[in-house]
Amino acid sequence: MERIAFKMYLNEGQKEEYKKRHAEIWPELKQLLKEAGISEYSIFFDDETNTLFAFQKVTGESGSQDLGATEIVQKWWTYMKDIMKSNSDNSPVSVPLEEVFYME
Ligand code: RM4
Repeated sequence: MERIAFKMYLNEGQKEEYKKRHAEIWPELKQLLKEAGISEYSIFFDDETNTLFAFQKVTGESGSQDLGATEIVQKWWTYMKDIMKSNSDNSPVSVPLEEVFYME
């Protein structure tokens, strides 16, 4: 099991909408993430900088941000792009973070 983390960026004033959409995450997306070996997936928000910090455990090398070739993730990213800083392919701008401490 690998632990990975990355940051993303929310548009100003979109925290509640972001929380609402994720509270209503599409079952088929959730299933895809689990089938891809992703677990303990949590996202935290920093109000001061509008930065989202995502953490997840993965069984392989790839995580949620590597699933852009699937139709459901492409649909989800397109759905989310109006409230997030996104790339031209609609994927959210994601910056990998280095783990600098871990305690079992
Ligand atoms: C995030 C972002 C990620 C996705 C999660 C479920 O806002 O779109 O790529 O894995 O939602």
